[in-house]
Amino acid sequence: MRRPQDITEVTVGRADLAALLAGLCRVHRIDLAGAVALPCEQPHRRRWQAWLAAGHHAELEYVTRDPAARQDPLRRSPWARSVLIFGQRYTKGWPAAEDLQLRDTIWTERVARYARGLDYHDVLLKDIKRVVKGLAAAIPGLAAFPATDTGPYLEREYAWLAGLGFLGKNTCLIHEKLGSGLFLGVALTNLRIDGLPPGPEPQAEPLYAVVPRRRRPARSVAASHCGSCTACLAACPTEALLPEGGLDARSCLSTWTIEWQGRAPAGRRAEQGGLLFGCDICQSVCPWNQRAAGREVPAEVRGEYAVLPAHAELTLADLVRIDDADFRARFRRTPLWRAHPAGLRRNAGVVVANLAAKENA
Ligand code: B12
Ligand code: SF4
Ligand code: SF4
Repeated sequence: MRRPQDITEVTVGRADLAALLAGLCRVHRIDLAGAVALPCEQPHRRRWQAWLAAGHHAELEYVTRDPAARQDPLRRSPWARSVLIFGQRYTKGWPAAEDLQLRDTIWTERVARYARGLDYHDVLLKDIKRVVKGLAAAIPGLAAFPATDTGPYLEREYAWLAGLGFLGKNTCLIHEKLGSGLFLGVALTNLRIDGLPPGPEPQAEPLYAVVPRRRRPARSVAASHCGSCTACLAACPTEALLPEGGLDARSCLSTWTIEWQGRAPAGRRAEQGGLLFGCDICQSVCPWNQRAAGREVPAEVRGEYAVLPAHAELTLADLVRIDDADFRARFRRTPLWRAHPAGLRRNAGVVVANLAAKENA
């Protein structure tokens, strides 16, 4: 591995890079890829600063790390010239009419779609590394450092700037044809990309897309393609989505069931309803996802994100009393690992109690 001080910039043309990415992304099942030239102003950075200042980060310590690099990667990596950004679909469908309050729903449907198969931190990261390896074979001198979630990057901001989609009122990055069921990952590189717009306006097209978008991206910071729709705000069971935009993670079911491992704030357990791990409500109701579900797009979603066959052996009641060893054997390398055994037991207990209360009401 090269030392940072030995990395020098390498120039590549936008069209050449796009052609390389098109070939590599198809092979490695990445659905969207783009690039942002550095340095780049982040038009939504004030949202991020305000989010932290208001405590909306729910004490998630990892999002407060390295704030300077999060706003400007050059602070930590002065050699960097661009961020490559990748999107990978994890679901095809978003049925709007799911009723998770029913007792006989299988437990995997109570898990957010992103978390039903293998861990995307492994799957997507490996795919990005393969793409980077392919690029390195064609571009001598390339230095690239991939990350998904773990690095100090506002991934949605880069995805928006690179033309991968727009930012919705549910705060998600939404591609006009693929919807928001996409994981994002980045690679910081030493590539100076000739012909790439300097920003900070979002680009009209990404460098690669498995399907082309229908219209130009929303250009102003405040605008998006949500229009007058407020379906996600209305559907959120905990009012975590703020009327002025943004999300208060202290109230988000995703925080309670994943990050806080089942630790709902006092008096608010009933709001978890029938959800076991994560929450898809503000995406399931989104018209962009409804349209995406009905659309045939080339290339399949990665099989690794489908429900794992071994999960079908278990019931919700089994999860209430799953022991630590069984948890470890079954859920290693899956997103459920993050809940820890006690967290998953507690989540399952809350769901069972909520379903019983509903039935007896
Ligand atoms: C912390 C975190 C969380 C927290 C806080 C989420 C949040 N909205 O802030 C919690 C635990 C709640 C969470 C939940 C989920 N997360 Co999360 N999370 C992250 C993480 C690690 C950091 C996000 C962050 O910095 N938030 C701070 C806020 C201020 O920034 P932001 O959310 O990126 O929002 C930006 C823009 O959207 C814009 N903005 C914010 N609000 C609005 C509103 C409007 C109208 C506009 C125009 C712009 C705008 O400003 C921000 C700065 O650019 C990222 C990975 C990463 N490194 O970026 C994944 C990430 C955002 N999560 C992801 C996923 C999949 C989820 C869940 C769907 C999981 C689930 N099913 O339970 C939910 C979705 C909840 C939701 N509606 O956001 C994906 C999102 C992919 C996508 N298509 O957008 C990411 C990118 C992970 C990944 N590598 O794929 N997450
Ligand atoms: S993930 Fe669920 S709880 Fe969180 S903002 Fe969306 S609808 Fe609300
Ligand atoms: S549900 Fe409506 S308001 Fe929310 S993100 Fe989708 S289009 Fe935008």
